[in-house]
Amino acid sequence: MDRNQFDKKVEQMFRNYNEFINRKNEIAENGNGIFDRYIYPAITRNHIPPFWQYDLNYETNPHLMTRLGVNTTFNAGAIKLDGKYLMVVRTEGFDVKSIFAVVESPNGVDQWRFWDHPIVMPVTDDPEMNVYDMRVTQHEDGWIYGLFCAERKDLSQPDDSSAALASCGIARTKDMKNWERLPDLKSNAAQQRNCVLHPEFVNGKYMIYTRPQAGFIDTGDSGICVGFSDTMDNAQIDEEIMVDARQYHTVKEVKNGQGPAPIKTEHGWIHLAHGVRRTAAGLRYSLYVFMTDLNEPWKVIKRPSGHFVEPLGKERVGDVSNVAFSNGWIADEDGTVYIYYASSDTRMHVATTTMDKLIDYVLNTPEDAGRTQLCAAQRDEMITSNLDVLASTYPDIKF
Ligand code: BGC
Ligand code: BMA
Repeated sequence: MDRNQFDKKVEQMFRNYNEFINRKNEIAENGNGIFDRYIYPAITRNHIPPFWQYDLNYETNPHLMTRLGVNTTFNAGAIKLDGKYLMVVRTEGFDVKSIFAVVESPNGVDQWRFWDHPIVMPVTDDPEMNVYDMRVTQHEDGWIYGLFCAERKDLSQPDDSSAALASCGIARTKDMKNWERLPDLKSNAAQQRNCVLHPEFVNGKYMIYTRPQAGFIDTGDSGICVGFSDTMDNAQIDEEIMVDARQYHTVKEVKNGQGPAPIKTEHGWIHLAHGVRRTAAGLRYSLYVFMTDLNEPWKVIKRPSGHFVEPLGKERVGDVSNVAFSNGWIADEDGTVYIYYASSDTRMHVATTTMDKLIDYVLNTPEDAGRTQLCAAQRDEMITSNLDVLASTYPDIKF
């Protein structure tokens, strides 16, 4: 390519990019009444700025090749800060290393733009191989904390090139730009993943949702737990209490984990979590919701049955198919709730609802009746009542 063609191509690349990231998103039709999905994903690898991937210097890259490709943009933490909606996205390079990147939107739905620079997360004295799935918590102590999975090679199994150790990395910031790395969480579990800081002190202590696990993949006899730490400077949990255990023949049969930090309401804390089933086609991840007690957030008080968000349609396919995962949501001042979820370890989506609807969902969705016969009776009861409503109120509706 000569210099002139190169210049034109660069200019075109940025025109395409600007047009793409300014595209408006729209609510998809046929919502379920609980939340609305949108027609486009919120963030894909096409949202990555060209200057993140191409060397734009004609001398060193005359063919204008991708030099450092980004494969996927998923599992984002989220926060509203100074009137801006921010996600901390897990961007996975062609090199399979994840780096955290902040993306910003003026409205929480579209026009997401990557900040120019990714987060170059400081390391502890034992640098990890990979970091991912940050939960962002605005804590009442004044700091914004990011808790994430820090993954290192398991040196006790030198011959197994995929043996790894997952632990909870911790960093804090005030502006999402300057991050202070703190020591990883210490607990009695062999490994930890899906750790999330509760936004308030509980009995004067920091409360951390954990998911202790026996091995890197095997969660053992585990579930969503909590532990307490006196400090975040050297966070240490001596005991973990079970909050939400796995359960046979439910959406959380083989694994589960807390999503983002829970949202406070007058009725209790609303939690978003992921649950995993094992199927013939592999693991299936969906999201579910539960509510814990306002003063004792380790006690579950409401369990709407089944999943809340499932990987649907195109969402079902990606690098790791059949996965809906969420570690970020924003409860806005006007009552809107932005739920950010990733599909199939590939892209981010937004779904919107309101606090009123979310509370109604949590308080009034029936619990899982427990086994098929009881579930059939539960459904039949609603059908019988609806047939009455249809006959008396909507006699003209045909079905
Ligand atoms: C991957 C994660 C995955 C985990 C367990 C890690 O190496 O980066 O995406 O959840 O392994 O399979
Ligand atoms: C888990 C998570 C995610 C990922 C999921 C599916 O263990 O920690 O990073 O979305 O696996 O691959």
